[in-house]
Amino acid sequence: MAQGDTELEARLEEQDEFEPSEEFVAQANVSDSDIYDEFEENWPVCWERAADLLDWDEEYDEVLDDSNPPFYEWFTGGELNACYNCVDRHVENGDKNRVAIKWEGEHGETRTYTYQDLYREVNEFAAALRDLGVEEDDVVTLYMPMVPELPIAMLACARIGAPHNVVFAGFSAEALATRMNAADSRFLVTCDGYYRRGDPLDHLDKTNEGLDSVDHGVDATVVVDRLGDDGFGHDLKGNQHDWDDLLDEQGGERVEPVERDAEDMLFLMYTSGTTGQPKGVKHTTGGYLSYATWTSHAVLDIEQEDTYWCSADIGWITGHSYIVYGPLALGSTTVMYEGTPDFPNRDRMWDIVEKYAVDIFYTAPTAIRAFMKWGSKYPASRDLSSLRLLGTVGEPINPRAWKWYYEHIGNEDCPVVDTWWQTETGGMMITTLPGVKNMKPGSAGPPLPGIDAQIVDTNGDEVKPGRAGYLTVNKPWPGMLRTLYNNDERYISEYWEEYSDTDSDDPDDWVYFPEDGAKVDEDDYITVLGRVDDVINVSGHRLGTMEIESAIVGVEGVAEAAVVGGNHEVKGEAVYAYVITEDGYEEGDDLRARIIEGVEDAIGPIARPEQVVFTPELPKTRSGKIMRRLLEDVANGAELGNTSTLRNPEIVGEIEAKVRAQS
Ligand code: 6R9
Repeated sequence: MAQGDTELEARLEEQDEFEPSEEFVAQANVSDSDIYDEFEENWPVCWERAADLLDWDEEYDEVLDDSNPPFYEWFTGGELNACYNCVDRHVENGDKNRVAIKWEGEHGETRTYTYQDLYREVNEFAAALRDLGVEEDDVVTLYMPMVPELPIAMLACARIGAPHNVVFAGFSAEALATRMNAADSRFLVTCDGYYRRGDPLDHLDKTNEGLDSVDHGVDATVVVDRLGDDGFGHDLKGNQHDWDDLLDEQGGERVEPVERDAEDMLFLMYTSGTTGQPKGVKHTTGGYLSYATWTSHAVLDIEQEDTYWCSADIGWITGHSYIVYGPLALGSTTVMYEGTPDFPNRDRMWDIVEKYAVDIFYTAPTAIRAFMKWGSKYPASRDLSSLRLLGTVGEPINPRAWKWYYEHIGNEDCPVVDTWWQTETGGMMITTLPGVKNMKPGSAGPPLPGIDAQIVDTNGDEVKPGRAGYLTVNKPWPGMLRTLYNNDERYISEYWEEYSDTDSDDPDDWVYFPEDGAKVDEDDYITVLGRVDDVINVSGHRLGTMEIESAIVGVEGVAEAAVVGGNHEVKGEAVYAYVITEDGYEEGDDLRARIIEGVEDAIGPIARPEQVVFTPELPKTRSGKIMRRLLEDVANGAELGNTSTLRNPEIVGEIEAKVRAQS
């Protein structure tokens, strides 16, 4: 590291608040700080501002109908079509030649869809779906990797009013069947395969295995041919159709977008709960689309001219809201990348940013920590000067990773928005408005305008700034889930029961509980500490595992850490830390001592790890979230829970052996 760099690192380490540049603020979509008050004073009418970003076929009568909480309805009486808003209106407004989707395959092949191209293919596929028998309100399951046909299929479904149900391609056959069964879905769009780290992967085989377990039978399956000659030579079965053949048959067919009621379902997305069956989160056409579009405009600062890249997978809510619906509703160019960030080299992401002159980049802390581990020479070798704004989502980001991102990717020029939200919230809830607020690394920021969030104790009373408590949301918002599919009871018990008076029909008595722990500072900035089951209690003190992790990751030589609570005779729970070292650093007593010191310095001796276990990897779900529950099992010497949803199940045994050797 050059001398100048060290000084810069030291200065950044000291700084805990960052201002957006004047240049950024001057051009920001939202830069007036009155917006918070305006929303508060005019609530819920303020949400017209979100709805106004869309074209409605029928004006809505009422912004919010809260007569039957927690079954809120938004923009009631309004009618619109999501596909029309994401595609047709841009074609009609003279932007038909603007690029809608820039797709890059893992091997470097590219495809560019203008809004006109998108219009044509979406219409043809919508016509094909109709011919296959798909009717309005039929749920169509999309089990597809990051190919352009995935957003095309989503928009085609939206066009004909058939809710989509995207299942992440990395999920197992069993997961596919569970979700198709739960959603009563008789139609499937899938893919022959895709590439991962250069090798073709057989997806159709897995699909077929899943289809065998669908209870109610499947009317039709459409298969995208991604692999061509690299394919695995499967023959399509009787009710399986080739995507290209279907489009050829349609040859320029047009399908009128169906007028959907604002409250009609746009899509279902299954997300895992703490136990048992996945939860089918239901999102609607008017509220969800308004909210995804509004937050893309206000937080991501997307303008029509922008090339915007969110590196998530469309199989997750982030990809739905912020690769597909938000950016396309705004008429911008959205980048899609098929592959892994280190293929063929560790500069792949920065290569893409440079190549397409990406203006806005949105990724996850887990990715940032990997970039950090690989080293700053990779981004340094590319021209990233096109970037204007950076974002993160998915888990808390520790200040050290935040600052690395700010410095090495953003060149200290780009605001970083740390966005807290969930599958259930449809869009961002807590984050800084980048043209209005300063940033505080490690804290997501204040609730967005119109969002009423509080940190409370177990009785629902607000806790003092600085104290850990539970995050709650006290007013509804347009992007919220409407229910869990076919399960209103579970909707109430999962999200509302904890802090609401469930006998009341006064909306003020209803409080949404996202199951996250958090704390707030004097400026109303919220630091999300993680899922409440990740909060551990050491000698009566509540400690966020994320807080401890952040302290550990702040230690020189540590790349990544996961902390869990293990049973302890005296303390109740004790801190167990699993640590990955940064390349070039040695595991051992020296680093262990520095980690313990780092934690004691940052939080206090109460958080001192009982055990520090070095490991080459952490057990992660396919979406990149650390599976802390398994690490808890290891710490407790308990029988290991289910490892089938892990990306790297083999690592758990390795960690277990190390823990045993150490204790
Ligand atoms: C969008 C998404 C939701 C859970 C959420 C929380 C965690 C997401 C975060 C964050 C701290 C952030 N989370 N963003 N925690 N800071 N900026 O990730 O949805 O997959 O449903 O996960 O992720 O724990 O409750 P989802």
